[in-house]
Amino acid sequence: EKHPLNCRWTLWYTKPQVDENETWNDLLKPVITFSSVEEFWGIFNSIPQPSELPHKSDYHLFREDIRPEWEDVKNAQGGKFNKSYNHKRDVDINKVWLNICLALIGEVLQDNEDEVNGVVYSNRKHVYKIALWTKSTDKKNLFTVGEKFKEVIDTDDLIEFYSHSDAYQKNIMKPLMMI
Ligand code: M7G
Repeated sequence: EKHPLNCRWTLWYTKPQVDENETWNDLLKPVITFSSVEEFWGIFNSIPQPSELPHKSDYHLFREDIRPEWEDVKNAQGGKFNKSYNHKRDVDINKVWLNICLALIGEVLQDNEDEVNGVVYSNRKHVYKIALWTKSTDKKNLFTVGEKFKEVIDTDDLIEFYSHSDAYQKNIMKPLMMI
């Protein structure tokens, strides 16, 4: 018997850009959608771990009705908490990713229903990045989400929150808040 989740979730993959004609939309593809705890484990046990992904690739785990893009109406008014880990740092990134995914689908990252839209893992040249995407920039909601995010990824470091509108409209990466 399967244990249903609160909603359906879709895992997406962004493959690395190999030639510059490839657009964001050519690279970002849904992998699979699931709705139970058992399906989650089946999927996670059969795909590459974050540390095995090539540079410039991402995993995105989002509610089924939300594309992992700034442009989606459910993301447009929100933003993301960011945590980066230098590759040289001694961190078990696979464990961090698993923990944040479990917290996400277990709906323990928020007080307000659906404040959290999804999580992203990015492997970049010198860093692993974990981002938690929210629906709004409501400071009160963000405070709760940020605290829980830090608890789940087990860090006391300062975490920055960026609003998507700042990131893509102005190309200025100034955090809206730090927690
Ligand atoms: P990133 O992965 O957020 O940053 O975006 P990073 O590579 O510096 O870690 C890299 C590039 O991917 C951006 O400059 C955009 O061209 C594209 N891109 C990323 N995101 C999240 C989006 C998005 O939501 N929508 C669109 N249209 N392009 C995006």
